Amino acid sequence: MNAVVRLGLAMAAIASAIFAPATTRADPLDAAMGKALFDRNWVPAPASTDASDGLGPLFSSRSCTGCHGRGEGAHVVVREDGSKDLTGAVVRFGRADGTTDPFYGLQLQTNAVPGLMPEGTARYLPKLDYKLNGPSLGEGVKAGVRLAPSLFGRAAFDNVPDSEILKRVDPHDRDGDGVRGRANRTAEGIGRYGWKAAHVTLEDQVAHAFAIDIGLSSPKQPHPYGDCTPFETACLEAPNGGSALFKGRELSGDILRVVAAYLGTLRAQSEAPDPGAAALFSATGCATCHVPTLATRDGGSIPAFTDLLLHDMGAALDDGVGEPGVKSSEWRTAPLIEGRVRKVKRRLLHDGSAATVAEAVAKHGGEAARSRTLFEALKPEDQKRLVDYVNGL
Ligand code: HEC
Ligand code: HEC
Ligand SMILES: [Ca+2]
Ligand SMILES: [Ca+2]
Repeated sequence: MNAVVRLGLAMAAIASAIFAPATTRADPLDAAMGKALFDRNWVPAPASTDASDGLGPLFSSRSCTGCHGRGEGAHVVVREDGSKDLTGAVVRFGRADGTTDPFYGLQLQTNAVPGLMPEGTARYLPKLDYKLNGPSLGEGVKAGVRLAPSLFGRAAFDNVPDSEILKRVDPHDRDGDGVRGRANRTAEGIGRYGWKAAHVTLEDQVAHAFAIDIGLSSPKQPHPYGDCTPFETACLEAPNGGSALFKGRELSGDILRVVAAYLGTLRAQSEAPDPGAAALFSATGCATCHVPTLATRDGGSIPAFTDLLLHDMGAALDDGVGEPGVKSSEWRTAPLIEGRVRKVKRRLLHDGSAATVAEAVAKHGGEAARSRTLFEALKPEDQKRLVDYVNGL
């Protein structure tokens, strides 16, 4: 880390000690430093700037911004040859039971530090096309696309109590609407973050992103080699960026904290765009899963458009890639909040297979089949009104 950021962190520590906020609202200095770290391009170890190194050895991008520019998610870009592709997407490896690839691990890292071969290359449009630089995938291992979601409105999920999530679980479908919902109970607690609700807290998710996407260790992810597996020996032999300043890790807990504080500034819009459409959203069954607001620990409420539960979404959304304790057909209800996203360039669903809201709904099966049928039965003008409402979130 350079001197300016280090000084900044020290200043923030002093500022937050003096002006300890009465509310949970983040300190503006923390958020400003968090943004700088979110936008920073990390460099390989060893570097003269001791604490800004540690990139990789294998990585997907050098910065958070590389996939979540301006806090947004994956979007369509036009390559030099005029063809379209996605930026901000990754390839995940796994079996239906949640185990990962013995050689490549959890994710395909398409970049590596100088002297090391990346794991492969990937194109996402018109559909996934990837090439591996090493052996073929292990037996039963599948590859699945995961888009970087928009980060607007997400930080607030940290403040939703377990009871608010658990009260919507309906394992035996007592109310007969076909929707069950299930919390992802992990060893650390109830998951809230990621397409499969794998991570419990915002800082857990940030630490995971630093480790797997960028290759930087932290107190929550102490392994300095990110996603390198025991078979990737060249990766394990590359230098790491462990810093005496951070007790041998590449990042401190303070860095996770200030990046999370920055994410707290990416707020959802507070006004519902069209109250009449909200009634349609609910009558069509969308709001059963895409719950508009959730209660928070401090007695308030936040815009959510998710229940933070996992739902079995049927065959069209089953890519065979499970995660520990979560089936390949199960997904956390996607929070429909996108903030200031460039709508024309976005893609929807975990794999970007839908370009519009109607296309996304058409792929809703399993627990959402009934809601999809209700949507398809709407008069064209009501359908349009509902779609405009979702696009406005
Ligand atoms: C290589 C692309 C990439 C990079 C770089 C990246 N992310 Fe992500 N991010 C993703 C993807 C893909 C997901 C969804 C992962 C999943 O659920 O499997 C995600 C999910 C998230 C989520 C959870 C959002 C939600 O709705 O639950 C947060 C928060 C997040 N990233 C923050 C960060 C931060 C902070 C950084 C930098 C430390 C970062 N990301 C770097 C691709 C990336
Ligand atoms: C049973 C729960 C459930 C119901 C009911 C439901 N959804 Fe979803 N929705 C989900 C889940 C889970 C996902 C994520 C699926 C994936 O990416 O594979 C999702 C994804 C979406 C997406 C894509 C969001 C993104 O960021 O990629 C849109 C748009 C959407 N739903 C709209 C609707 C609308 C409109 C309705 C009502 C007609 C509806 N949904 C009903 C659970 C539900
Ligand atoms: Ca890997
Ligand atoms: Ca039900």
